Amino acid sequence: AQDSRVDVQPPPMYKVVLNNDDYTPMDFVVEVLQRFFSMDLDKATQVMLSVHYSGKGICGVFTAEIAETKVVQVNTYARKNEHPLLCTMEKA
Ligand code: NFA
Repeated sequence: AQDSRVDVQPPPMYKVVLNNDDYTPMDFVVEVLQRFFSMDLDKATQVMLSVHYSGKGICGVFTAEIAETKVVQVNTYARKNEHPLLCTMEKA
């Protein structure tokens, strides 16, 4: 709207979601949240517990490309460490 010659739209945003499971250790989930989403220990613990008790939790909201990269990084890291932790994305 600033420049009437070009109508610029904000990009679509995606929630990166962590899903609960019965096997991934709590400490590993906290480490993932710190490593890939730059959360401090306190915030990572809060989000992990919220996923544990409610089934799902939002790690962050990003553009499509960044969200897709986070999902791949988390799932690759979880599989490498032989945990079933699942990260997905949803349109915000
Ligand atoms: N529910 C898992 C446990 O009790 C912990 C967990 C939290 C797993 C968040 C996945 C996501 N060990």
